Amino acid sequence: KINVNINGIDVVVPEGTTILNAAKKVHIDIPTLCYHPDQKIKGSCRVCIVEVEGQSTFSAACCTPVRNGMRIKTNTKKVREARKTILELILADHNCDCLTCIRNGNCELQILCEEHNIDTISFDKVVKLLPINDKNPAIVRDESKCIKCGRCVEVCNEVQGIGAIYNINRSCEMKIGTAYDKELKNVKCTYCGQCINVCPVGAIYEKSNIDEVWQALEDDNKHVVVQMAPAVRVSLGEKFGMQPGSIVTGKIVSFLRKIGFDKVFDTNFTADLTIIEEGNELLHRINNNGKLPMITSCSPGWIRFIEYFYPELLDHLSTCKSPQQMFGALAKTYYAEKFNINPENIVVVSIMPCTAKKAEALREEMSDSGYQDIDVVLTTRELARLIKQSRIRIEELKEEDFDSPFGITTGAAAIFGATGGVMEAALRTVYEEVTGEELKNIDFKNLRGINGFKEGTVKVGEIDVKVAVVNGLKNARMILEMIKQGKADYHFIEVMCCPGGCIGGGGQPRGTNDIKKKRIEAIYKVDIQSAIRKSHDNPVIKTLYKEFLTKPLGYKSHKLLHTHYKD
Ligand code: HC1
Repeated sequence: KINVNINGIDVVVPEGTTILNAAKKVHIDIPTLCYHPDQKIKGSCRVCIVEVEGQSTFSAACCTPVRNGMRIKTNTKKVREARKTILELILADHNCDCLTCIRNGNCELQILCEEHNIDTISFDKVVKLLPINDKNPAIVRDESKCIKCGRCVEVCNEVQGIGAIYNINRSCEMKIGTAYDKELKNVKCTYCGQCINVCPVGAIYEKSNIDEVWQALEDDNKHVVVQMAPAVRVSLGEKFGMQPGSIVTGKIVSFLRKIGFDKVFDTNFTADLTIIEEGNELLHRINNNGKLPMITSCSPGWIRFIEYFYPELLDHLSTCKSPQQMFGALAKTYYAEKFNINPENIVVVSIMPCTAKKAEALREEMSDSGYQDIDVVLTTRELARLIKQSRIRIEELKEEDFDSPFGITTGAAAIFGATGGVMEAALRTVYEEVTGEELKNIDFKNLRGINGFKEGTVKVGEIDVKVAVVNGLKNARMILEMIKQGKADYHFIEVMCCPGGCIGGGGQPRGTNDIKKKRIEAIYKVDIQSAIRKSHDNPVIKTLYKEFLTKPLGYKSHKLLHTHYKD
């Protein structure tokens, strides 16, 4: 145990504790910038400097371990002035167009500057105003805002294992960029958007499609429908001051209807449909010596990953399109026919927790309805902006239900939003389909939780079905390597691109792992509160097969709901 004194308060902490964490223990808040609670310590920005008695230089609180008897001062005049100088130095190399910046009002640097009363910059500006890199469907990079904290590099390299961006050049020329400064679309970026979630400033953000939504809503000739992904409903509330894990489904539905969407539908409906198609595909592969393990295919960042890095394993992917895309294909065929609407006039908007969904919607395979199946994709963060622009107070809205026919959904679909959810939902259905018996214990708890790798075996009739669940692309790489080496004797693997699954998607409100855990809890609450908890029990799915698709894996399903990814 180490005894230290911080701002006159004695505190005892285990050996190895940093000054920052020791201070937190006694509720002393030290400002940070490059530090992120879920990342390695970098100690590069120096904003967290403190005074240590008997030392002539400052110590960075995030990376200095406490020593016995240390006396620390975190907020002296000397400390505040030095922090101010550090912030001014950062600002000298920063494009300070705060009013027109995407992060205006929620920028970590802006907040610190305001707290430190910075009204001038005492150094010559050295920032280079380079063109903004936005020549791709999902992500915008503005180097003039980058403070080189390294958070995006860490997540891209060490969590996702990709290395699309990294530190390039040396000394004053050091910056964060791509190989040979290429456009993001010309490197192996999966558009997962995890870099966006950790950026403290406005250096990297999603491409906005909000104006296209307003435009469609104002066009009287268009029939505009919207779908909302499972993970959005448990995270949007955070943008309006609600507790992480607040479930705001009904309020979002009410808002979307208020601003003029003709129909408000639920992506969970096509998540149920995915389970029927994917479950049958799995059984077909098992019974016909098909390619195993079969791997889920609903996460578009993951699809880009396997296409880039393991094209030789593409035939392991389920041929099912993602629920987002199944929805678009059905909206412009089944729904158009049933309600006698010219599909040419239907605009399908998706609200997704994901930046890669913007790119998925534009893939050339995704137009089997005869039109581009999905027209516009907004992230959860963009939905929050849309709400703010409308000046409607979502907190005060009454909860409303989704429209039919794509509004009746199950708990199995809800859990798609958390890592392990697709697998659990599939097992609930596959078990009953194979055995013809009711599955009594439908909670596969060992497949739940934020861990990057989980596995299990489930007895389904005569077969011991061996499954694995991974999230985060570094873990996906590990499982693909196992397959290549013949060491993955699984039948079915769920892969989600983002850590924690879609609740941690690149389009979500920024949040730590602790916040993600709350979102996961909320997802399972939605499941448990659902009247129907198995996809094959969804009555509207049954009607859809009766009226339109005829049978799982049938001709129409293959035409509209399945695809083949190629390298
Ligand atoms: Fe997801 Fe999916 S779960 S991929 O994470 O299969 O984005 O939420 O919408 O399509 O349903 C995302 C979430 C989402 C799809 C579904």
